[in-house]
Amino acid sequence: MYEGLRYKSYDLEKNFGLNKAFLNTDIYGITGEEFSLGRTNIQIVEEMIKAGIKIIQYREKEKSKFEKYNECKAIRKLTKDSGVTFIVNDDVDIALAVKADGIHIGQEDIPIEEVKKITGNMIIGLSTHNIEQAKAAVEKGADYIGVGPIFNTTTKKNVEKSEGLKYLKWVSENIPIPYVAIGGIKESNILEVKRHGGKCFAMISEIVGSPNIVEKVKSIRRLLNTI
Ligand code: TZP
Ligand code: MG
Repeated sequence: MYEGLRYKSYDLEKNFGLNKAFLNTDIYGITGEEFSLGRTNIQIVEEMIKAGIKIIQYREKEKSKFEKYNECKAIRKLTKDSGVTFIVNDDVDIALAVKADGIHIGQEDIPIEEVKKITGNMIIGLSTHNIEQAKAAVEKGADYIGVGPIFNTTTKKNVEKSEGLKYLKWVSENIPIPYVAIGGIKESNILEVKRHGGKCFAMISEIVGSPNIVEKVKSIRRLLNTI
């Protein structure tokens, strides 16, 4: 009976979109320690929060579970204290352990239906690279999708192929759930992404590789507000 109620309220939340505001924001920050000019993931997250970034994903491919858990624990505290949405990439167990707001998975991870069973009403984001994957993500109940890579990028190893801007435009006109553009997005090309339907922009190297993240974000926001 309690179980039933819990699921009912989850459905209500979904149906009325109460859970959907998390991507009503311009910049989606993602960690990438090797591009961070010697700063740690924690220091980068502190800078992102200072810069007013409202959603942050922890992405770390090189460290042990233990190190990742410890960093996520600290980032959960920082994001909670500042009202920032916290998403963990790949590791469902870590996301659950630190009570992150969400988990982001890829096409090669455990299927989203299974993740949903484990994570309850956590936000689930799924990376997509083409129209079929976007449609499937909606059918399977993803809360948002990643759309990309928009441009070439060397940040991600074995990066997938995508029609980039053309695919983004299609998503912007056809997909009813929130989406975030990703892959090679820079201050120098972000307006092109916006013109192709981009609303929320995920960036790794452009943000974490900037010596002054607060100024970088200000500058990108000035630009985004010009069209
Ligand atoms: N997924 C698709 S492209 C990419 C990820 C994680 C890397 C994005 O990094 P950058 O530095 O913003 O191109
Ligand atoms: Mg992944």
